[in-house]
Amino acid sequence: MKIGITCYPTYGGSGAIATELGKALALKGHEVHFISYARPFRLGEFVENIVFHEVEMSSYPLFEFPMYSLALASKMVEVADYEKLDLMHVHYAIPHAVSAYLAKQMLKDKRDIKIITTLHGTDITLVGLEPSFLPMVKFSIEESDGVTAVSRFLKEKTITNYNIDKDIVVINNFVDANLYMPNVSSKLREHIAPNNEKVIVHTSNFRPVKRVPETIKILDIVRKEIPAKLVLVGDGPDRSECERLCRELKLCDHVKFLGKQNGLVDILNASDLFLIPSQSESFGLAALEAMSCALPVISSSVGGLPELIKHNETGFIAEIGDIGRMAKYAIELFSNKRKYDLFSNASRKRVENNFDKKIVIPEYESFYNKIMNS
Ligand code: GMT
Repeated sequence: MKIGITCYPTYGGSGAIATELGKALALKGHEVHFISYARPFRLGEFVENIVFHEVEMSSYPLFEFPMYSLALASKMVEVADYEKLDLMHVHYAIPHAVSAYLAKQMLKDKRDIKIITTLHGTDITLVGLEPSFLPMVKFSIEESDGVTAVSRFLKEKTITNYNIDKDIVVINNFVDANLYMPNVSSKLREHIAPNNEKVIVHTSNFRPVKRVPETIKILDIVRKEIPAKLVLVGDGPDRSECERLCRELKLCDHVKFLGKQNGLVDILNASDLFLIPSQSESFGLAALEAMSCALPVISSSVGGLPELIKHNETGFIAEIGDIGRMAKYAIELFSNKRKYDLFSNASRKRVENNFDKKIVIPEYESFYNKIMNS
């Protein structure tokens, strides 16, 4: 199949999933064309069957705001026509699904290109609900030939929030369980925790929705009972507040800010426990990657997280903002090796049995076939 993929190319779960999907499809012999304003960060080295098409933006004094959605639609038309694409798979509804709709209409006399939209999270739960976007998001979902959502939670939210009467198929996030796998990473661990302290890890884009400062408050409580360190991976708006909080709580020597990193597998393998106290999380790709490296996860009870984390089996789930309970759960796992090992094994098994790319990529392929034959 010849597949166009549009996603946000920067750090973030939707871009990561879209790019890993494209790479996996290319390995299976499909021809994949990424269309975006920059090369997706996860694309890595040259891969046969993958072409990147950059959306170029021109400026004109009259245009006070960049017209990305229109430039993207034009690029989609050009690529779909020239490369004879069978379908366009767009990730994150705003504005990608709208641009794809426009491209489809522009091409309709030449070819019937199918549009598949994957809903990832805040496109539905936050930004899409703004009055200026809501009718457009609803329209673009209804006009897509196929729609997938990354969790049952997100599917239900889409149907209720946008009053949508359309079949939405749930295809969960996935991970390469052969890459994200448990592995002793003693050098890095020694560097992070020289006195063999427990290591808690969190990775995100540090947006307020992730509630990153709470990871520091949890560490503060845990450290009153157990020597522990916190590793924070990523960057974003709340990083300065987190650094300020570390100074206020006198935790600077115990919290390591690593910024944006590529070597996530090694960092996860140098850690014992993953924390994700988010306000909203449609699936939780970062938690999935940690579980694949056999880390138990402690999370808030929001969105799709309970579909991923099995409470009292692969981790623990607490109310949003209940840092006391999250800290208590961390202490419980750190002080009971038998329980910790059970949770660690169960995390890895859950990923292998449900969320490995070997299982999920064929789900996308059969969905593509279904839409192509509709
Ligand atoms: O929706 C967002 O906030 C952006 C998006 C991203 O690009 O990071 O994240 C969402 O998509 C991921 C991949 O499907 C999910 O694993 C994340 O849970 C989801 N983030 C939120 O819902 C906050």
